[in-house]
Amino acid sequence: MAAPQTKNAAPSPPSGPPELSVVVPVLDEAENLRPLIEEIAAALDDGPEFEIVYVDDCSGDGTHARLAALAAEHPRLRWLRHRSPCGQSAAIWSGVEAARAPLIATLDGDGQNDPADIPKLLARFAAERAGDDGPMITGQRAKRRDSRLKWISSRIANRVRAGLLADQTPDTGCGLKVFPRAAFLAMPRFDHMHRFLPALMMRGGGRVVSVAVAHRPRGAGASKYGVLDRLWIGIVDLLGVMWLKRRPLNPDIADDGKDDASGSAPGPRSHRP
Ligand SMILES: Nc1nc2c(ncn2[C@@H]2O[C@H](COP(=O)(O)OP(=O)(O)OP(=O)(O)O)[C@@H](O)[C@H]2O)c(=O)[nH]1
Ligand SMILES: [Mg+2]
Repeated sequence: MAAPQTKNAAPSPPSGPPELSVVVPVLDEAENLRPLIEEIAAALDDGPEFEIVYVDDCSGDGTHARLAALAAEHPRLRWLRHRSPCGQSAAIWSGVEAARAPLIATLDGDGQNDPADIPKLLARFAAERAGDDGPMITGQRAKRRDSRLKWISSRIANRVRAGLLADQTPDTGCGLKVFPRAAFLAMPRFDHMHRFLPALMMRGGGRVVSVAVAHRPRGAGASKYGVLDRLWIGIVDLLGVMWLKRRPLNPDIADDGKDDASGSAPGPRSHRP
């Protein structure tokens, strides 16, 4: 893994409300916290005003205490802790809900995603934005740093999912994503939804774009998923998302009766992202 950058010896305090919230779900990632937080801060040093929101899913390895200590050092770091384990999707949901910025970046807390890729996703988001809230930008891991078994099973799962959902995304499993907060909170929420975010974005009338990103070996600690349980749960969830896709509900309000005669009031609103 690349050595963490240390551009900022003493992190500077925020100068205004965040424009970007970086949400990181973690379960038993105590050893990976400090290096990743420092890498995120260094990657966004010249970027938008940002905050980092860690969501600890009731870890048992001291993650909670370390986050509290790190938050005293890093003024842009906030953290939440679930009372009981709720899963990775729930952690992402809690983080996005608590986020104060209109734009979200997510990444895994084990160091496999490189924070140096976040500015690339932000640049693409800005380039693709077309008078709307903007698309979802999804990382596509160009060179996987996983075991051969995981690489093969992930490749098969991605092919099957892409064929059945037509979600225009070669790699939905990459934790690195940038998307509008409002679009995410408008999605139907369910356990394991984080594996289907591009399809759910499109279901809400939004657009998705993939960008090639780096992939690194895990920093410390152990993977939270086995190949077989991921496969089995994935099949059940895939059927559920196929059904959801057939039942979109995106009313487009043409007239809300609030326009005054002078036409100065805001026009019709759309619920689409
Ligand atoms: N909050 C929370 N985070 C989780 C949970 N399971 C996994 N995570 C986090 O989600 C991220 C991805 O989990 P990983 O175990 O790395 O999954 P993976 O990258 O698909 O698998 P590996 O390639 O083996 O690392 C990491 O930051 C984990 O700490 C969970 O149940 N709750
Ligand atoms: Mg991982």
